[in-house]
Amino acid sequence: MAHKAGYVNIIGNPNVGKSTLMNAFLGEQLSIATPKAQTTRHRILGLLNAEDYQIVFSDTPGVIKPAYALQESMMEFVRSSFEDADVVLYMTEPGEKQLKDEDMMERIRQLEVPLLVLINKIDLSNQEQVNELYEYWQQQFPKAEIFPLSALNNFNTDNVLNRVVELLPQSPPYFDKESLSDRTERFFVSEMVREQILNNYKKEIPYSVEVEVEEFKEEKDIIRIRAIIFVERETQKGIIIGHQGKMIKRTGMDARKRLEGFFKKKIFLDLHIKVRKNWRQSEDQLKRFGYKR
Ligand SMILES: Nc1nc2c(ncn2[C@@H]2O[C@H](COP(=O)(O)OP(=O)(O)O)[C@@H](O)[C@H]2O)c(=O)[nH]1
Ligand SMILES: [Mg+2]
Repeated sequence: MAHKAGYVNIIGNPNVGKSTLMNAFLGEQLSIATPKAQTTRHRILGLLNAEDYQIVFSDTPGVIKPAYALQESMMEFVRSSFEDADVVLYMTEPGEKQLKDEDMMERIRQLEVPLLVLINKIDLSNQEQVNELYEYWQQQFPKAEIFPLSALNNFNTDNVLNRVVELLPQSPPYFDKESLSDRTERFFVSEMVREQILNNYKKEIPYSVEVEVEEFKEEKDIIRIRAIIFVERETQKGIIIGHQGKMIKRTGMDARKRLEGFFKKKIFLDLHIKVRKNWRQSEDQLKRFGYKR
């Protein structure tokens, strides 16, 4: 049988479960997912390899109206994922009627590639509500196929995957069939540290943080990692550290556990904190952190 391969891009509002879905397909906690909006800042490829196909999933940031330069870059990643898609998965959740950005909604209507609308989190609604949502989205996107599902509970995700495989074009693989992503180990380390910052700190703190891995040294029984947490202001540094260093200690422990689960190896994690004034607004800093080419 001829080999199939294609780009399958997941798009939707913040917090609807896009990263959770990609992880469910891959069977790995690859893309960080937290209860907070704007957890995902990059376009992250996840590769699902089988003997006769390769699906290149792209997880993208949630669609927002950008308020600062970092968010503008985030929306660039979303736009780029319209351009190379072979199949688009538009994800929504109960209670939500449209994208936070009208232009994006219009772009989805004009797509020429197959569109699947995924109504996620149906574990939180009853059958009647699901029927209503089904009809609503069918009206919005008449050409789309609609799938109610629960990414978190792996409910109906198999049917989505089977349909995606059917829709894949014939093509040789785009990436090495042994790999799980286009990203480096260092990238995932910085994401997983940031994930624990999203889990442990409130308000503006997680959004002001960037993490950079300075050293990643894999030895026989242990991986030694040194990472820098960048914040925007001196006061935020104090909050990250917390009273008697309690907060940073807890965050470091959580991150270490998460990394040990991902790499399946013992981890030594050394965290440092530095101030990079207003990095979210600085073109140079955004380039350095990989948000711009
Ligand atoms: N109840 C429920 N929660 C979900 C489901 N899928 C994702 N979530 C939760 O929704 C939140 C946002 O998920 P995430 O994947 O980060 O959303 P993203 O911003 O679209 O990538 C997380 O707390 C997930 O655990 C689902 O099917 N049911
Ligand atoms: Mg996400």
